[in-house]
Amino acid sequence: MKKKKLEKKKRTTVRERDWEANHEQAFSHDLVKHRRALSKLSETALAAASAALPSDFTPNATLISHSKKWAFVQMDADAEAEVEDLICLIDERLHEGEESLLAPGDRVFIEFENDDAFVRGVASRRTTLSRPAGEHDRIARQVIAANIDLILVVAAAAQPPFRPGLVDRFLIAAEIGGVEPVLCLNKADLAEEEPEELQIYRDLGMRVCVTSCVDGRGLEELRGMIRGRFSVFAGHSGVGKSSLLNELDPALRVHTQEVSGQTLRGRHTTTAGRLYELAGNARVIDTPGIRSLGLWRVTPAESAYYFPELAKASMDCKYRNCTHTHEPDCAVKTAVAAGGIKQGRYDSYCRVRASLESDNNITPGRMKTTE
Ligand SMILES: Nc1nc2c(ncn2[C@@H]2O[C@H](COP(=O)(O)OP(=O)(O)OP(=O)(O)O)[C@@H](O)[C@H]2O)c(=O)[nH]1
Ligand SMILES: [Mg+2]
Ligand SMILES: [Zn+2]
Repeated sequence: MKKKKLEKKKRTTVRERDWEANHEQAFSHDLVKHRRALSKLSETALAAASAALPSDFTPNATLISHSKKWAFVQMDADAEAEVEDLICLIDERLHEGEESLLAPGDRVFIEFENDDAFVRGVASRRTTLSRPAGEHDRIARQVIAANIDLILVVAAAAQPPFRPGLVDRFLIAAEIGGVEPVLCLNKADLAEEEPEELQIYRDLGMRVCVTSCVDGRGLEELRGMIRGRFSVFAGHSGVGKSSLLNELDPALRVHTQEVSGQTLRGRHTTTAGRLYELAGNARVIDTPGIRSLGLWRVTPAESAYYFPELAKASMDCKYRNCTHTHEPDCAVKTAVAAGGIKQGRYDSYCRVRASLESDNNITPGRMKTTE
């Protein structure tokens, strides 16, 4: 196999960030080369390639971003590699199982072979932000970010309009993934008042941060929240996830784009999750905007559990398996009527539950109930 020379860089030089801006081209360019090289592989070379992978390894790098065949990784400081950031081949013997083989934030084991570097192992994940993969995907669970300790749910005060339903789903995904959620309401400069739902989240004990990339409000507070931590920025397209990163560290120069003038929706500018290291000791994974967040292995019956105030009230429902939708003597509905549970959260619960019920019917095997 023809060896591809890696661009070597001495550890002592200042870290170049240019590849980050040009990664799309880098990926497509490299992939073409890779496919060409693979087509030239002889039978014997292919057989040699199927030798055993290391079953036991110590991770020596962190995944920054990846495509199907290639991975950008950052070598650990103590890995004694000649380079800090590098492009590796993903060992073809690493097979995707039920969930994504790789996700930004993954701890990986890199092995060097002559001038090539290979991802030979992926460590199990401490935490994840994940969702059910699309119906036609080979995997069942798409891991959006791995090993993070904070999910910054970014929403806009306007353009696109604030949608609490997605926040509720992220709260559930955070709980499942073992990660702390923080709500960031960006574009505060575009609205006179903050949406009333913010108080609901504050009352639930969620940290809320109100920001604007235009007038700079809240950015210092946000900086404090992510300092020393490993976060993922997630939310609808066009809410300003990448813009916030640029404000937090202008050296990053992450690509951003105006929302559509007609629909006021984002244009899905960020197309792949990517890990950034920010000045001020923070690491953040920027992610592509999503339309909706499916929930991984949550049954309709379990959905109330993820709305703590509903779960508490439901102890007094007449029926143990009360769905809080149509049953008589439902303590949840009574609490909603009395104002103890906010109507918006109850509506959100009903939407989450209804969508989980239809998911179970439409895509068997994806979200099997465990009842
Ligand atoms: N008025 C105002 N506009 C903002 C603010 N933050 C971002 N924008 C604008 O919103 C648009 C979308 O911002 P992006 O940062 O590309 O949004 P994103 O969330 O990364 O979108 P995707 O990558 O598509 O998921 C850009 O035109 C930004 O300039 C803000 O606080 N106030
Ligand atoms: Mg973006
Ligand atoms: Zn009930």
